[in-house]
Amino acid sequence: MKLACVLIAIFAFSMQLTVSAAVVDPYIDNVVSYTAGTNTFAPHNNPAEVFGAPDGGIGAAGGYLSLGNNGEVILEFTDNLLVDGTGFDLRLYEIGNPDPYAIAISHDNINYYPIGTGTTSKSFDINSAVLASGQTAFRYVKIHDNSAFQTPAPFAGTDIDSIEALNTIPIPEPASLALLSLSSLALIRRR
Ligand SMILES: [Ca+2]
Ligand SMILES: [Ca+2]
Ligand SMILES: [Ca+2]
Ligand SMILES: [Ca+2]
Repeated sequence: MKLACVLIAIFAFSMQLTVSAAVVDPYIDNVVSYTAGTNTFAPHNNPAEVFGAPDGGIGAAGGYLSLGNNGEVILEFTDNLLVDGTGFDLRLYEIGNPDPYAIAISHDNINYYPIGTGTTSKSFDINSAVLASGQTAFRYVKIHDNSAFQTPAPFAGTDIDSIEALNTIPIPEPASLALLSLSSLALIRRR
């Protein structure tokens, strides 16, 4: 009876792992820090607006984050990692007037590697960061507004709608992995 329970538990966790691996959320998941620049005010200064698929629009009350002139945001993938694949790997969705920005990525939130600059929505190849860092997967994205174009208040600076990893891998749930290991151990000990 207990063996049956263990087998069911293993099957359930295997299914959970399979599902989480198959359905990867490619979008950015967390705000590490946001340093607002000048002339960005509510509701345009909410960093949570960058989560999920693109949903902002020109003139919309929300749906995007305006960095402000010289503003900066550090964002994090928590259920997936950014990896280098064929062609472009990361896409930034930007709203409205062109606003110059620089974008860099990191695996540890300490060492950042630039992957390019842009003024509107643009896709980036992270291959140069892979070569410079020796890393294959990245968790953090930093976007800095370069302020050359002075968009007026209340939505100055780069207007970020969404950040999408075009090439990505899932991060296995640590809790599921630990429980799976415990279940396997229990099964082995019973034999
Ligand atoms: Ca995600
Ligand atoms: Ca690439
Ligand atoms: Ca803009
Ligand atoms: Ca958005």
